[in-house]
Amino acid sequence: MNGNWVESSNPEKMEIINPATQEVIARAPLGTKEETNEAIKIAKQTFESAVWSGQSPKERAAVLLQIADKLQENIDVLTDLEVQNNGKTRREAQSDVEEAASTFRYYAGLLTMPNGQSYEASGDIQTLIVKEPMGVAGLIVPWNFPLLMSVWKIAPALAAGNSILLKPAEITPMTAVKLFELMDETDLPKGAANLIMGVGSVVGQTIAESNDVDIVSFTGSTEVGRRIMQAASGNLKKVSLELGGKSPNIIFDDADLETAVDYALFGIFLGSGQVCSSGSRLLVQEGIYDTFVEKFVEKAKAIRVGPGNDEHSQMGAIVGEKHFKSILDYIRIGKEEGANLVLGGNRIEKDGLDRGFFIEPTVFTHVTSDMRIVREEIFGPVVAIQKFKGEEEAVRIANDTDFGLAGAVFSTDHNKAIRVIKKVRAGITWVNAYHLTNIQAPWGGYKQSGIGRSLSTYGLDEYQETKQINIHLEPKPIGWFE
Ligand code: TAP
Repeated sequence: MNGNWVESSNPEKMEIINPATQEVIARAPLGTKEETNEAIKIAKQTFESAVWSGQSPKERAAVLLQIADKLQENIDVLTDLEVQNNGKTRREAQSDVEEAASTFRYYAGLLTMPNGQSYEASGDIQTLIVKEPMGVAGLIVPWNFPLLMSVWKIAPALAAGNSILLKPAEITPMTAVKLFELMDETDLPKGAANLIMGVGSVVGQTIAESNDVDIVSFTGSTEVGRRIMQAASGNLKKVSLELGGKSPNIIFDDADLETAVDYALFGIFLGSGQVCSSGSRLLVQEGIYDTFVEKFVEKAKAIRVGPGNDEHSQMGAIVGEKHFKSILDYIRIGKEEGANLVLGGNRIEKDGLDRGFFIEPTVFTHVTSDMRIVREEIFGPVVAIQKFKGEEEAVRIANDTDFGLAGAVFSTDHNKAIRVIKKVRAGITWVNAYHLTNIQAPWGGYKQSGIGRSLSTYGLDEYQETKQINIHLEPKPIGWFE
């Protein structure tokens, strides 16, 4: 807070667990409502003092580049922390840190570009459309990409000149703490970036409710997103929501089988399925269905699940006990609903993995669109495979969901692939690929998957106000009342 680390007055601490071993790796403070309000006050005062918001885009860009360099220099430390705290593999964690550094660089670069418009409104009126920071940005992030999701918000919010307040997920604060230590070593003015740890129902709720916060940007579940929107209505602050998904991955008969199977695995098992855009519903055309399922299952069975710090591991642990139990519950529900469990479904106990939260890659077939395992986000290594006959049915099943985050189509008939993907009601889509993300493209969902967009120029816009300035080039009285 305000450039200083402050002890919480709350004596209670949260034990931070390594999900691969259940060892306690740290004890984190649980901030109070009063402390959250204090941090908001500091962010507001800093914004109003203009020590950051008043800096030129060039000066702000220089600071963002310093932060990017710090991330790059500390890539090993940050990777280790993410592996220990989240349970993901080193390969995944390292790629997150690299992406985080690139995100700061991208927004530094964007600050060198024109940001606004100018046009001749009518004869002697010139109109300028200028972008301005919003004020205090409250940023609330989940545990699945603790560092990267924080940076997807911090980089554009700071680039725009806002003061920020970050609340990491209570169970995964480690990389956020390190990031703030690193930011403290740069020229970022004190009070422009504030970190507050604690539970969502206290710290998160206070941020969402506060009249001194101008935008609340949240990534997490649709259920909490709904609560945030209600809490934000007091001062009608802007709400930006990146929520859950149940994304369809459509495989046509004419797809390149090897490519489709490979990306289908990547689509669901990356991050142990704890990725908002996971391809958790596989829709496979009837002609290729049996061959596809056989190959998919064979390859899923071969995935090496293990601790993230073991270089042989291809899929890591589930983030914590509560979520681990919820995934196993969904697997039980799937069986009870009559789906056919063709692979996995269990906790992994061999080779010492029983100390951690490991679940086998799990595949259900013979599912129907009304089953809970098809309708609800499981957020784990569990995929439901459905069969379809033709293009129209594929689109109908794909869109039969409350979510609209992501989706993909695999086909060698490019006209068909584009025709179908255009009909999929989702914000992030791929043709013959899955999960490939680039900073230049807007990220976000349709329907109950969210409001607003991250990354790209849209991501910067999310944290800016837009003002029109109309300039009379030849000032003279208007004479309206003469
Ligand atoms: P949530 O339970 O929704 O938590 C997300 C964050 O919100 C956490 O920091 C949480 O704090 C906080 N929170 C909880 N209750 C709150 C409240 N009443 N007011 C304000 N904040 C509150 O999600 P999760 O379990 O961490 O993450 C998984 C979900 O996030 C999945 O549904 C996934 O799809 C979604 N997700 C979406 C995306 C995108 S880009 N769309 C990316 C990643 C994840 P505590 O946990 O500390 O209590």
